[in-house]
Amino acid sequence: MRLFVALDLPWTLRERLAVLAGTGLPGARWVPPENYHLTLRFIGEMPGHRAEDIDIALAGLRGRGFSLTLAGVGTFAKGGRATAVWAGVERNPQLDRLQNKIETALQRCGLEPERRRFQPHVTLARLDNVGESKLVSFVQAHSLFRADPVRVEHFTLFSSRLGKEASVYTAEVEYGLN
Ligand code: 3AM
Repeated sequence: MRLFVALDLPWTLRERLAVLAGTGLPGARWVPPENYHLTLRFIGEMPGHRAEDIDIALAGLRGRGFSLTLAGVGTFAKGGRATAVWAGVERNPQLDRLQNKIETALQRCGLEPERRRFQPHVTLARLDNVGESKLVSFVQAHSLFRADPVRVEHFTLFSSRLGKEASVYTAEVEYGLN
C-alpha cells in the first residue's frame, strides 16, 4: 500500500482553508477539503509486512501535543512552472521536532532518509497550466491569511489510492501525542 504520515486537520480549519480555495485560479485542481492534510513524511508503496514494522515504529514514538497555526499562502514550482499552491504554517519548533522523530523512527525501520527539507504546508490545489499573473494575484490576495491556532493531539498514518479526480486518503492508524 502507498503510505504517508500526516496531520489530519479539524473541520473548523478545513472550512477556513476551503474559503481560500475554488476561486480566481482557472486551471487549478482544487484539493477537496476532506483531503486536506499536512504531510510529515511521504513513505510510498510498501508491502504489508513493512507497513506493520512502520506502524510499530510510529506507535513507539513519544511526543507531546502542541498548537499549530496555518498562515500565508505560497507555491511550489518545478522547472520554472508552478505545480501547487499551499497554505503555510507559522514557525513551529514542536512540529519540527515531531517531524524529526518520525523521520528517525522510519529510518530505523530501514527507509531511505528523506533528502528534501521539511517545508510544512497544506496543499490547496495542484496546478497544470495556471497563468503567472493569476497566481501572483492569488498569492497576494491571500498573503494575510491566518487561521486560528488548533491543537494537535495525534498524527496519522494514511494510505492513499490514486484516483481519477482526486486521491482517496484513508486514515489507517492514529498515534496519540500527550
Ligand atoms: O502534502 P502534499 O499534498 O504536498 O504530493 C503528495 C502529497 O503531498 C506527496 O505526498 C503527499 C501525500 O500523498 N507525494 C506523492 N508522491 C511523492 C513522492 N514520490 C510525494 N512526496 C515525495 N515523493
